[in-house]
Amino acid sequence: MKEIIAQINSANRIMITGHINPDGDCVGAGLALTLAINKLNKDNEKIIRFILQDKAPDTTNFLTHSILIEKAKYINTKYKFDTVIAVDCASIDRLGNEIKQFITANTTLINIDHHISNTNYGDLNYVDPKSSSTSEIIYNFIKKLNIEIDLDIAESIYMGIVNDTGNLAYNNVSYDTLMVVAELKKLGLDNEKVVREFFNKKSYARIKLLGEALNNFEFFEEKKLSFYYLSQKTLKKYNGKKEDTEGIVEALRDYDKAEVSLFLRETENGDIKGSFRSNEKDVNRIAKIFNGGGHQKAAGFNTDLSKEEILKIVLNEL
Ligand SMILES: [Mn+2]
Repeated sequence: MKEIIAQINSANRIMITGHINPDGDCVGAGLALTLAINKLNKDNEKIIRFILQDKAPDTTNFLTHSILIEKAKYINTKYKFDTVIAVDCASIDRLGNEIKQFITANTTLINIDHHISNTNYGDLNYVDPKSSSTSEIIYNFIKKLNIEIDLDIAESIYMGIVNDTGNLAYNNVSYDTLMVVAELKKLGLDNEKVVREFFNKKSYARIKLLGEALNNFEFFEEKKLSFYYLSQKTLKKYNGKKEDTEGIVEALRDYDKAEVSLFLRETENGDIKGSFRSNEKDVNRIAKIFNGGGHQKAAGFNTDLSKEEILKIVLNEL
């Protein structure tokens, strides 16, 4: 942490970034850090930009400064950063190729994350799998940097914590997580607003797609597996975007007989994106078979295998 803070203090051109298909924790952690380092930068001697390869989910647009988030494809690749800070990203490949172009031999790469599958790909690494979210880690960095946390930073951090804890419902919520939340509340955080805007509000497509999944999922009794496959055809039927499929895998696990849920989504190029949730079983291990990973009870992967092939492997492993 000390070395990372020294690097942030001495850096001149900083890119903050995160993983492809960014979620609320990635956006929350990245934006909180961006706003915080900007506060250090009173004389504008530093350049600080928050750049992602993929678009941030619409559910994060309520944040006052979400407009600061830039897309990699609009940045000139000749542009040089001396320091790149990756948040919530378990491996260098998950940054995406458009982001990776900005990482050269002269770049100091900082990796701040909480995924157990993190490969320590940075020049400096701060990986804490016990932390609920990267946003919780970023809170501690901001404190160590002696930067005052304002309401905009507090909302970003809280959004990240809500994202990764299922609105403070999961077991990754620790005493430390709740102390961070208590501190944010003390600063005046409107927790209800963040939960309503980010967590509860759903698009038409998202509600309809959840309905499709709940109506049509399969249950494999012997392995206690809830399973649903979403084709591009069904996604298009409701004009849905990939972010409209959030919450499906958790809803499948809510079935009282289920131990594990698996949600497969056909991507635009015909590959399959898989997500696991479990009550107890280690699904990180199974996701790794498909070159994915994540956490023990929540993991994902991308593969060009067919849904039948995936299902066969998963049923065999459970
Ligand atoms: Mn996270």
